[in-house]
Amino acid sequence: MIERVLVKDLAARAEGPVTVAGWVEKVRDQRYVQFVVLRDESGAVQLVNGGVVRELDPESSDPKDTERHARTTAISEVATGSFIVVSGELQKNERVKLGGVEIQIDSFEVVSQAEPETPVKPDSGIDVRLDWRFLDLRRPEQNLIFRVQTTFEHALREVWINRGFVEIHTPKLMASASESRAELFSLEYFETTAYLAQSPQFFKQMAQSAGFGGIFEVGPAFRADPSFTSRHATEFTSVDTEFSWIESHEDVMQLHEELIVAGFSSVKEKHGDEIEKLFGITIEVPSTPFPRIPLAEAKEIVKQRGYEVPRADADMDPEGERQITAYVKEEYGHDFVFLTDYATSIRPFYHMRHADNPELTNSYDLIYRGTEISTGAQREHRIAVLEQQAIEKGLEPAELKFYLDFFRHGVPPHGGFGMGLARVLMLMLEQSSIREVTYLFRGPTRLQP
Ligand code: AMO
Repeated sequence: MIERVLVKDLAARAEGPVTVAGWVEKVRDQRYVQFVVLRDESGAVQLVNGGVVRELDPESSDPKDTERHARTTAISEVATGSFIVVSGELQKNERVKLGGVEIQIDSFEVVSQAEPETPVKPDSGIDVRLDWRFLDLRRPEQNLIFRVQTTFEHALREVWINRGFVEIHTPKLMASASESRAELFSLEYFETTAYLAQSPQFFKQMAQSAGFGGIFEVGPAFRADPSFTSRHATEFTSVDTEFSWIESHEDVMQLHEELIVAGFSSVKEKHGDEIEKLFGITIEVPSTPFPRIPLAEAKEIVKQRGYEVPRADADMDPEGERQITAYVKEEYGHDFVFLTDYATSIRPFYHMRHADNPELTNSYDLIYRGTEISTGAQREHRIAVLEQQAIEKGLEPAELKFYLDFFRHGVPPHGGFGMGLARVLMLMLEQSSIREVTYLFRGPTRLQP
């Protein structure tokens, strides 16, 4: 390893020799002094070259002059974006806005020279930025987004692990659809056709039949969704969990709340100040319990506010979600709301129905700041009922045999949810699109890089 100090650790260090490495963010090449702003993954620092020698005196035989001349030239010629290793004297200087320290350069090595023109400009639009995603990701805001994501996922994992849940990795190549047949990617698979998993739904339920008790998976999901909205991707990271011995979807919502609170608390604690500085927003850890409103009631509330969800038997539409969010904010001061008890007609066959009303399911959607981030439910575990529900939905039991078999050899009551990771981050950090918070976005017209 090249011995280097991370920029974030410089302020706490004593003055003296130090080596830093990163890329050139800016150069100010003045007559008698040169300034370079070096950025690494942890921050930016000012480097100063006071020993500027523009031209070598042919009479001089002082090797120091030759060295200074070479350094001056290297700094004059270095393009922004180049990766450099710099050694020098760390000095405290309160007048330096960038962290109150600077480094007087002794040696300046260009490890990898960038081309002089950078294709991403400060005012470049999202498409150019995504074309050059690796350059876009050098921005401190982008770097922060992925550190926030790491912290958020870690906090969720801690909750699951403390509860004794098992992490699983389910296959993404499947022989059948895992949600509806719409939005299904198919591909040639030797002599047959395979489908890309839309959700780990069936396999996370299988773990309940396997007696795992509780499981989680953070992995890719694929949807051949042709839309260009700010919240849809054709490939996204799905945060999934499933666990046994629940009594209703209420148990699933309680775990969901616990996970969200753990994730938000950890993000606030670790990155709250930086988020405030870079995005100008304060992370709010939601209080529990989150408000719960049955879907039918939510539609009534929205109607009274002057907006009617177009079809009575339909899911909330985006405007309905915004309206109910505004209501919840006014009434409960809360950013989250569970819409519960969705109609059977708009839920998949595997959702358990109310014991006293087969028109309603033991299910919910979690809405955060006006956008659906999750779907959760208690599952139907009684094979005869499950099979009947599949037939009612027009599914062919023979095609689902492998799944239905999970329920023929004993299975505990269970439930779980799936949550779009990018949607949570987008809304938490008040970003305009999941493109901003997805490492490499995939949409109908984007397959590269
Ligand atoms: P659902 O289809 O509602 O439920 O998906 C769960 C969550 O995944 C996210 N999501 C998406 N994110 C980005 N782009 C997309 N095209 C996209 N589609 C879905 C959303 C959504 O709330 N098996 C069930 C979950 C369960 O019951 O456990 C399922 O997949 O945030």
